[in-house]
Amino acid sequence: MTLFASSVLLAASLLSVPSQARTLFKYERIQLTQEYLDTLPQEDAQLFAFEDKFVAAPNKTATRCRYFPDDGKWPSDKAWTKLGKQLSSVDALIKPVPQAAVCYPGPIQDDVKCKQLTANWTNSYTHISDPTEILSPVYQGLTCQPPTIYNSGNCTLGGYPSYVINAKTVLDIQLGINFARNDGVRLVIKNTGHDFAGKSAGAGSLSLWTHNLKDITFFDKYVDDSGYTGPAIKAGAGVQAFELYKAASDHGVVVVAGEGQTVGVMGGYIQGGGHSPLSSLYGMAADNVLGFEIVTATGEFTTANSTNNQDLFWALRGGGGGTFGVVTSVTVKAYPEMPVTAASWSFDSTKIGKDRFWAGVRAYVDHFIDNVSNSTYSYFTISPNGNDVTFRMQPFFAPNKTLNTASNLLQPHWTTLTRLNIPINPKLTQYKSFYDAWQAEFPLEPQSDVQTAFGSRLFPRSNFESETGRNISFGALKDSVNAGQIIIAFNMAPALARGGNPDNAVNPAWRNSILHAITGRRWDVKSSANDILAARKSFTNGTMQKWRDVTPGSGSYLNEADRLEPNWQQSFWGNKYAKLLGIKRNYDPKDVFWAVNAVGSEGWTVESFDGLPNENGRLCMVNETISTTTSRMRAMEEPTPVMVV
Ligand SMILES: Cc1cc2nc3c(=O)[nH]c(=O)nc-3n(C[C@H](O)[C@H](O)[C@H](O)COP(=O)(O)OP(=O)(O)OC[C@H]3O[C@@H](n4cnc5c(N)ncnc54)[C@H](O)[C@@H]3O)c2cc1C
Ligand SMILES: *[C@@H]1O[C@H](CO)[C@@H](O)[C@H](O)[C@H]1NC(C)=O
Ligand SMILES: *[C@@H]1O[C@H](CO)[C@@H](O)[C@H](O)[C@H]1NC(C)=O
Ligand SMILES: *[C@@H]1O[C@H](CO)[C@@H](O)[C@H](O)[C@H]1NC(C)=O
Ligand SMILES: *[C@@H]1O[C@H](CO)[C@@H](O)[C@H](O)[C@H]1NC(C)=O
Ligand SMILES: *[C@@H]1O[C@H](CO)[C@@H](O)[C@H](O)[C@H]1NC(C)=O
Ligand SMILES: *[C@@H]1O[C@H](CO)[C@@H](O)[C@H](O)[C@H]1NC(C)=O
Ligand SMILES: *[C@@H]1O[C@H](CO)[C@@H](O)[C@H](O)[C@H]1NC(C)=O
Ligand SMILES: *[C@@H]1O[C@H](CO)[C@@H](O)[C@H](O)[C@H]1NC(C)=O
Ligand SMILES: *[C@@H]1O[C@H](CO)[C@@H](O)[C@H](O)[C@H]1NC(C)=O
Ligand SMILES: CC(=O)N[C@H]1CO[C@H](CO)[C@@H](O)[C@@H]1O
Repeated sequence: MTLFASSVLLAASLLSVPSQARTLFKYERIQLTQEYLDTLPQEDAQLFAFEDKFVAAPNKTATRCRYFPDDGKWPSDKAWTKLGKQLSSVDALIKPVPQAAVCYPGPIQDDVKCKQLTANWTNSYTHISDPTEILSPVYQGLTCQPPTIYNSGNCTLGGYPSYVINAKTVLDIQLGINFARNDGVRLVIKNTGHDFAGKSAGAGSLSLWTHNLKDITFFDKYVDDSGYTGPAIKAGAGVQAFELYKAASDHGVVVVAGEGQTVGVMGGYIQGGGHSPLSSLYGMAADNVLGFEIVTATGEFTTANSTNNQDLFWALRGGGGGTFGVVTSVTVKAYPEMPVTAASWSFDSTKIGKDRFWAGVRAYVDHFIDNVSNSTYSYFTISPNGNDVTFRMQPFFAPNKTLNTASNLLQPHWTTLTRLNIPINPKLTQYKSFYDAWQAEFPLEPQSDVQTAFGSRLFPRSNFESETGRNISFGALKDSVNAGQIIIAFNMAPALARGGNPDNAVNPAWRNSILHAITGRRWDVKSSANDILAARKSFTNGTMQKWRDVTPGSGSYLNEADRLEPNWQQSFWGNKYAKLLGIKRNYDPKDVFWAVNAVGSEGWTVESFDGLPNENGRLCMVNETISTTTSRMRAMEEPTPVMVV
């Protein structure tokens, strides 16, 4: 009897592999504790208190706007100094100065430095390594740009934050969140600043800068309760694509991340969904997440994975950055390295004329479905230049395909182009690994300019199934180019062929889409605010409406979208929005985290100084919602008087 029982036990323990214990980076083990707060003078403890332990002074967060420097309610210099002293390193609290201050009258004006900065301005590294700069300066409000690029007259902070915490530990993040929440200060998170809509900036804010959280750990065999057993990588919130791909390659694996070299993988990218050169094979980056470590709005540091905070885990995989908390690290699945073949080619209308040019483009569009069914990803642009138009494939990316197979995929197209008498000089290369292919094929992308608005649309597979559908979709794209707009597009299918897609917050429109197309409208750099608004209106409600009209019920990718996207809740999340909003209300009822067009952001708006859509102003409640929101906040504040003053 006894023998029998123990052998059953043994068999059971062999079958059920124990799941992974919580593995924290060193910087995640340095945390703020209640025990520590209890040792501080009460006045200081109040500044940094956790939400469930202490409630801010009455009415503080119930004012119409977040406090702003010089409004009389902004925390005193003394309070900021106290914050600085509690952080894990002495220089972690930064009072930012825009880089281009060297170009304007003032104490640090320096013509030589200004020239160097101007020469380097469009290089994205110039901005990523800075605590406040963002890659879409239009949404910072265009103050303090190098004058030969955009003369802003003087150098003010504009949409940049008032203070930045260069976060090096979980402690720093907890202190920042608690301080901002308790003192009515707007909070923003900047990782790399790649966000298309300026979500990583904000005037009069305290910014948590996650860029330096760079740790990476590899697991040979990660065991997750969701059923996954296999290689995995845990990476810090500040890890960028070039660093993650290198680390993966060092261990002979690949991970699903973006094409851009400098994008911050574990910040806005993965939380917003994340498309990848591997998406037609492995889905969206968010589909591959096993767990997040996160500091929530209360200041608590916790895990969101398949067994812990499951609702938060669901929301963080596609629900968008800057909304539910500050993620400190993410664990993702990894897959074996594979060979990749990539191709690039281009042609333009100069010698062949527009009709042949468009016939060549059309021959490619006609095969979108066939190509992605072979797990390929292609990245192409169609750019007008005066009377001419250029098509550039850069690159066509065929993961796990040999030169021969990839050549078979493309040869029919090249034959068609030859038949159309369109000269091309294609380059086809087989790489031994994804890492080599990615490094060689994707150039460093520049910072975006000071006079363009971008928008995007997901085009469903069904649009390309019939000739009528292809005519209509192709017509809409062609019309935009003929109207002078560039198209930057991706042919991919991030629907998992094998095993189905995990249930998460990724925009359902991605699942049946095979084209993600981005376009932009430029305006004259000297345009008045009114002219810019008019140009934007005709872009958002004119051109982009034509794309919406041919893709009814679909949506747009929130990470590469128009800041003025109408009906963004449906567009970015479709039928998942209601559930996301419920999770937001539950984890962040006081809107400690706010970003434009983020889940639950409806009640607030940035009142910019120039009336343009940007971060250059106070964050205030939308007037109609004040009374209800305020009473909701008061109701929440009342029942928790823990400390007696
Ligand atoms: C050149 C370029 C190439 C790109 N390539 C791709 C691509 O291949 N695939 C793709 O899907 N997208 C791509 N994007 C879009 C990209 O996904 C978004 O710009 C994304 O927001 C970048 O995230 P980030 O953290 O680097 O940027 P940031 O601008 O720093 O942050 C973006 C948002 O996430 C929030 N956030 C950042 N870190 C955290 C955190 N730790 N916790 C919580 N919230 C956080 C910020 O507050 C902000 O709201 C590209 C963008 C650019 C400019
Ligand atoms: C708090 O708000 C209530 C209602 O608006 C007001 O009557 C009260 O005077 C405020 N208290 C403080 C300290 O501002
Ligand atoms: C760009 O910046 C680098 C330092 O990051 C500097 O060495 C270089 O001179 C700058 N380039 C130009 C053209 O000034
Ligand atoms: C900066 O210039 C703008 C526009 O000319 C002006 O409105 C603003 O008052 C100036 N700010 C400062 C601090 O001089
Ligand atoms: C999920 O998170 C909890 C809490 O950190 C942890 O105990 C558990 O092991 C995690 N599960 C997996 C599979 O990692
Ligand atoms: C890659 O190709 C090999 C050989 O054709 C195949 O066995 C393997 O399943 C492929 N991997 C993926 C992820 O498709
Ligand atoms: C891929 O697209 C090209 C260009 O349209 C086409 O010629 C080719 O047939 C497609 N591949 C497959 C497998 O259909
Ligand atoms: C598609 O467009 C072509 C060229 O304009 C036209 O000849 C063809 O009849 C159209 N097909 C359908 C089904 O509308
Ligand atoms: C587009 O039209 C809608 C509805 O008329 C309007 O609310 C919105 O402000 C317009 N968008 C822009 C950018 O003008
Ligand atoms: C909201 O109301 C306040 C006064 O209560 C006013 O100053 C502000 O301009 C209004 N904001 C908008 C966007 O109408
Ligand atoms: C290798 C491979 O998957 N080839 C497929 C490419 O797509 C065409 C059309 O869908 C299929 O017929 C091939 O089998």
